[in-house]
Amino acid sequence: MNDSLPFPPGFTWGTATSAFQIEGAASADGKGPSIWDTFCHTPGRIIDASTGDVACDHYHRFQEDVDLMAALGVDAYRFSMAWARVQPDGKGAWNEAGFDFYSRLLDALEANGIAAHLTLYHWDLPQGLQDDGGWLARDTAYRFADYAREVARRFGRRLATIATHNEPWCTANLGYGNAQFAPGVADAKSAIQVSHHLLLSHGLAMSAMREVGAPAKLGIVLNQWTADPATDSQADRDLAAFEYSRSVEWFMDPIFKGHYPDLALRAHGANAPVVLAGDMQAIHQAIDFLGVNYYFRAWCSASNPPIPAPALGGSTDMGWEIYPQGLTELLLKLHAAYTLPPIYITENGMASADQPVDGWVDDAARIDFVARHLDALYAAMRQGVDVQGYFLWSLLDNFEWNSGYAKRFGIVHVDYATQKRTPKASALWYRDFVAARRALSATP
Ligand code: IFM
Repeated sequence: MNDSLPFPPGFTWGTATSAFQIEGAASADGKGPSIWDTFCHTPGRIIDASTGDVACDHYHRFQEDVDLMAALGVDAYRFSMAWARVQPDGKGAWNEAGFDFYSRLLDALEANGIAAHLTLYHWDLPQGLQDDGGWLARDTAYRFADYAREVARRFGRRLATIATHNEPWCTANLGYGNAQFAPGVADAKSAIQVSHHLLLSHGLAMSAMREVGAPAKLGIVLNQWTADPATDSQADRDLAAFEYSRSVEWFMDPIFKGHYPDLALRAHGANAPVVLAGDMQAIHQAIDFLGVNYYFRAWCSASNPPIPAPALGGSTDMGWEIYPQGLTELLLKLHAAYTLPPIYITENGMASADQPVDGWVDDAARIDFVARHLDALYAAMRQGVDVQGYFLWSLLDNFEWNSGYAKRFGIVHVDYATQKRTPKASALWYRDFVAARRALSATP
């Protein structure tokens, strides 16, 4: 990587986590169960049969984790709130002990000058709401807006940004489309209806948070990719166009243009969502920032068996192709298609099978991955895309959803038996990289 890339002064360098993946303390201090608690305790759902009951025990060790970030010198921390910790049933009474935990976390971040970037929903719906129909029930969107309003009222002055959702594509398609994620439903029509209710809940929550006048910047985090045809055949090109439309445009067009994309809407046919009068207006409102999570591109082959992606840049422990230039291409494509607010890269990183040797984890592959993606990011910025920050996923090794603890994304290694944290080589590299960027931008 070119070490002198002059990212603009004020560019935010951060790390990211989410509540269910690190907090543990599944029923501490009045927390209610979430759909992921239920899912993990259902045999056969998680590859290594693990749960989030303890995870990284961040609920009890948050001070140590903030100290780690302070030692890395990052500007910002992206994390999520466990809805069931602050409202155990997802409706009705608030849990003061839950809010108190997040208040203490914010105190620790403030004491270290680390800006707090909150996500309201990173997949852990209170089980009480699931029992009422989950995201398939339209009412859940209104419950989400109530939750958003309350969080913004309490914490809106202490947060740099509030994102409504993290990766609603996953909630809809993995939670309701193929049952890989909680709540474990496999039904294409439900997945599409859920995606509409998620977008509606985003819009309602934006309005609710604006009503209370939260000074935090408000937006949403979407996981996105470019879609490349495996060959020049019409079938492959059609598949790629459909993939981009159903995944990227499906969430972007309603927010930025006020309607679903024609291509995917027509293809969904009878599975198209029920949209009530006023829904699209609620969704189509200005956001202060867009969070983009980028890990890989989609490779689209209509052949049987499909032609595999070339993976010339290698692949990660998740089996995901490493394709940094996809980040440049994606950002330029978004920039050309929409009038965008400032962007944050809210997640980017890789899983690798890291184990300490003599107390040291030499994750050179992760350093290379991040460096190449930062080059790709910078290339897009140089061509006019307004990106204001980068959050490395993830601060800690953590619970990787249906893969359990088998996949490690952290720049800090976690020994789950002892909860010992060990910064990997990538953590030290990121620390030095951030310090060097800061020194460069301070140079007149
Ligand atoms: O761990 C997840 C995260 O929760 C959401 N984005 C992708 C990451 C890696 O799979």
